[in-house]
Amino acid sequence: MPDVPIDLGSALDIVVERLAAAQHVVVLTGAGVSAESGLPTFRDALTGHWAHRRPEELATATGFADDPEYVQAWYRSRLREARYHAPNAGHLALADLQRRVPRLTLVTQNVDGFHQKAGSTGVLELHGNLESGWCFDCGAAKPLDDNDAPVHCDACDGYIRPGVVWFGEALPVDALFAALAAAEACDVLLAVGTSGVVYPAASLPGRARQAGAFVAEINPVPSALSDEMDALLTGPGGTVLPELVRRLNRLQTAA
Ligand code: BJW
Ligand code: ZN
Repeated sequence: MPDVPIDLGSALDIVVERLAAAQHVVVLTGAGVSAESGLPTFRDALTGHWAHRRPEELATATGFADDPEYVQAWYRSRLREARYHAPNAGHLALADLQRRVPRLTLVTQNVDGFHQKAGSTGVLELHGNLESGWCFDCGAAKPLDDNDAPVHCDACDGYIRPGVVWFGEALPVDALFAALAAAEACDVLLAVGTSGVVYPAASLPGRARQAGAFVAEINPVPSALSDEMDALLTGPGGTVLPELVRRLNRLQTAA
């Protein structure tokens, strides 16, 4: 963590100056960026998905094999949430930021598609997307739907699994390699709304900093990444990100 505690306004100005000078910005987002859209995070103590359920039951292939109806129903309900909730001011500010810097690579661990709905382009989805799916038995592609009934494979009647990355599964190789390359080449990396405990995504800020980038976190509370940050913007994404973009706009307009 930074040696001397600094207030949010000063930290924002420091980050804005870095953004104004940057050629390539990377933003890594996690579930916290969608919290203000009404989607639960995973690890927040009272409201997170894991507050009531064990990750091994819901986010592993073994958990799915043990109880496909239960796990598929959970993902169908999350698909409903993603479809019927909307991006928030934080997502919109990130799309705006992409238009204000020479290059911005948005890397997300989220599966809700909100960054794309907000207008961000070239989004690297490290953990897949709720809108895709395939048969757990034969691999035939078929998306889940958001109805109450289980979704089965047209070819073999197996259960359809969501097109997301569970623990122990490989991340999509193109997205991962592009994210690693961007982290190692960027001038500034912002980590937004992630606890920073799930790898390899959580390695991106450290890699960026090691390669010389300025790294900053936006989160209402410290995360596992806070110690390796140059600046902490303590607060919710839906407030901090629009303020960051407002200040960047002011600086760019004055220049
Ligand atoms: C706000 C806010 C507001 C709240 N504004 N902020 C190295 C070391 C140790 C272990 C490993 C390692 N490398 C790999 C591993 C194993 C494992 C892992 O990381 N385990 C650790 C947990 C110990 N990783 C894997 O298994 C990965 N695969 C892999 O490495 O494969 C190797 C392989 C290679 C070749 C062949 C085969 C295998 C896969 C990881 C997949 C993670 N999947 C999940 C589920 C996805 C599907 C779904 O959505 O259901 O991804 S788990 C879950 O955690 C989900 C998330 O994307 C991910 C990260 O969570 P996130 O986004 O950080 O959310 P939270 O809840 O943790 O945090 C929210 C934050 O927001 C908090 O900090 C709040 O304070 C904050 N917040 N309100 C801003 N308004
Ligand atoms: Zn099948």
